[in-house]
Amino acid sequence: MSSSSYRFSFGPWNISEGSDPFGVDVRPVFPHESKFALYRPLGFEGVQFHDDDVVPGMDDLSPSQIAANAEEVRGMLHNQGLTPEFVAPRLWFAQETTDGAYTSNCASDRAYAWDRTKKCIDIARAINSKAIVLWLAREGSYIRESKDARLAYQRILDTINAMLDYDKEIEIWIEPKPNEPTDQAYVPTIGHAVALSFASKDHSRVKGLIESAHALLAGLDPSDEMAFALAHDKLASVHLNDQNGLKYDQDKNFGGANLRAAFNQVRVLEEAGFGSRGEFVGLDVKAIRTQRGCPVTDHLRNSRELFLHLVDKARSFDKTLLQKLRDERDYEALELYTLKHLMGVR
Ligand code: XUL
Ligand code: MN
Repeated sequence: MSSSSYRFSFGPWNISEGSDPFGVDVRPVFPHESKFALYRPLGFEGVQFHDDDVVPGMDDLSPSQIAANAEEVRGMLHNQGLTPEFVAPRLWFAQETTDGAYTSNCASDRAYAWDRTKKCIDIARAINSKAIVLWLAREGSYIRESKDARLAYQRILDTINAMLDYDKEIEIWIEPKPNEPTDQAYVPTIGHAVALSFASKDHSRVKGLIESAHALLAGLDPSDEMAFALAHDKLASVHLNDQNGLKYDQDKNFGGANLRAAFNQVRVLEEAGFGSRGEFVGLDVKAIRTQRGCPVTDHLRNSRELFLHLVDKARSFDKTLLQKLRDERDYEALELYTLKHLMGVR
């Protein structure tokens, strides 16, 4: 696969106005529909969605209104030559998801979550996507005794099975994250996601999406997380970005905090042939608040460019020397070679 044949994706939320928990927007709003025209010129062809990115205000709309809105977006994507990669139910914003969605202690809130999940699947199918991403944002706890964790795990698995039954063609891609907004999430790592996959009624349709920052927040190495999923043929997509230590979810530019860790993610993906079955390289990167302009897209362009440079670095990594140094167990020499290779010095 040539480096130019990698397909890239991002979600409309990655072009943002810069608000954070401490301050309001710092850039003018850029209309959602206009974002589609930016993708191709930036080198991206896949669009990632939340259900209400496709159909804003969906909770207040009838099924036929939802279908009509989704149809309109399908047309817009088609006109721009874009592919919808996945749709994710936004199960963390509504009043009904205050205590979680599938694991809420309130039966009517759990019913809301299931209803919203079915609508999300319908929206995905209406725009021609068969992938549903589950970022289980509020499935976890702040107060450990507040939920029966064993029951919560059963409820998550029951929902996955119900989704597989609801639509026999969809795939479910679980995006693990260890914390934020919860203190402790129930599905913090790809190991948890893969276990849920194999416990489900059709594991071939339950896979994972690994975000670099989320793995780092769990204190894990993203490249090893990816390797684990790849070893079990469970890596459906990635959210490449970066994270500077254990703090809030930063969604920094790919390679921006740790270039070597970024290199190893690219190396692992390359070695496994990720992308050769049409998988997208997704970038979940956030524009920094200080960036001026509207729309802001440099963070996307730069992260993609960095990825492609690292593909070159992974390919020019001397595999014969690598094997020799592994055989000799001269890992000191291997580390120096790796760092000099990344710096472009001999
Ligand atoms: C949350 C996160 C989300 C998901 C999609 O941290 O990464 O953007 O990727 O809902
Ligand atoms: Mn993400």
